[in-house]
Amino acid sequence: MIVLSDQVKLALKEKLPIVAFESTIISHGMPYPENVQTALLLEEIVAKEGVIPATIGIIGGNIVVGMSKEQIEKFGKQENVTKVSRRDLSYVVAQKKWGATTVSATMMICHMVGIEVFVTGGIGGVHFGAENTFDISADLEEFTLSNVTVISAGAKAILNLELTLEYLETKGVPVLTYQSDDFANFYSSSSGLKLNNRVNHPKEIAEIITTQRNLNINGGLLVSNPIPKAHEIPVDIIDKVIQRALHLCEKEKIKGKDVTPFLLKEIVKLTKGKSLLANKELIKNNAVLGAQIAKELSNLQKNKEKI
Ligand code: PSU
Ligand code: MN
Repeated sequence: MIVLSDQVKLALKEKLPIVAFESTIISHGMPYPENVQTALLLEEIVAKEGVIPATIGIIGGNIVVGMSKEQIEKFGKQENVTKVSRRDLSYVVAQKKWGATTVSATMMICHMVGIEVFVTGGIGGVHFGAENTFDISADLEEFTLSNVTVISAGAKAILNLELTLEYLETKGVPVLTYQSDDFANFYSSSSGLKLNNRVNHPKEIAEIITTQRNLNINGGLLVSNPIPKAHEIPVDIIDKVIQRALHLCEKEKIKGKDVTPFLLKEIVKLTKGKSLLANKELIKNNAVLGAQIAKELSNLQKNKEKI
C-alpha cells in the first residue's frame, strides 16, 4: 500500500537526509499552475542542499512517498482529489481513490516509513469560535502520535493562535521558534505571542530532536520559522482581510474540512494574489531550513554510529 520512490528507499537505507512535503497544499491550498510550480520548486530547493525530497500523496489508493515530477503535475490538475487527514486515510486507500495528505496524514506516513523532517506552510489549529463548533484541526493531535518534526511558518493566520498554542502546550508539543522570540504569524513574521524555546541554528534543532528521541519521548516537534520580512504582509492589512474572509465563511455556512481551503482562496482573492505570493515565499523559506535540519540530523546519526 505504501510505494517508496527508488531515491527515498535508498536514502532511508543509507540514512541520507530526507525532507517530506504534503500534497494538500497542491490540491487545495493553491490554484493551478502555481501549485505545481511551487511543489517542484520546493523539491529543487532541498535537492540543491543535497537533501532528498519526498512529496507524499495518494494515487489510486497507493500511498506514494516521493512522487515523480509527472505525478506532481497530474496531481495538480486532477479534480476531485479527497483532502485526507488521519480519519480518512484507510478509507481513501481501500477505495483506491486519489487523496491529498494534510499535515496530520503526512506526519502519519512519515512516521510509518521513518522520515523525521517534514516541511509545510502553516499547520492547522484551533479555529475562531471553536468553543461552539469544536473545529480543531486533526493536525494538533497528530503531534502526540507521530514522531515527526514539522517546519512551518507557525499555524495559519486564519486561526485563533493563542488557543492553538494553549492546545499544543497541554498536549506537550515542543514549539521551537527559529531566530525569534515570538510564534510566527504565517503571512507576517510575528504574532506577538511570546514563547520560551528559541533556537538560532539548525544544529540546535537537530540536537533537540535527537534528545527527544533518546529520551524516548513520543510525539512530534513544531518548528516556527517566520516569513522573511521582505515578503511579509503587515499584520493590520492581513488581519482586516482575514476578518472579511471569516465573515464570508460564516455567511456561506462553510463547515468542516472545507473551511480552511475556502478561507485561503478568499484571502487570495481579497489580496489580489499577494497572499499567494507570501504563501509561496514562506514555504520556500521553510524548505531551506528543513533541508538544513535534515542534514544536521543525518550528521548526528552518522557520528553516533562512528562512536
Ligand atoms: N498550509 C497551507 N496551505 C494549506 C494547508 C496548510 O499553506 O492548504 C492545509 C494543510 O494540509 C493542513 C490543512 O494540514 O490545510 C488543515 O486543514 P484543517 O484546518 O481542515 O485541519
Ligand atoms: Mn477543521
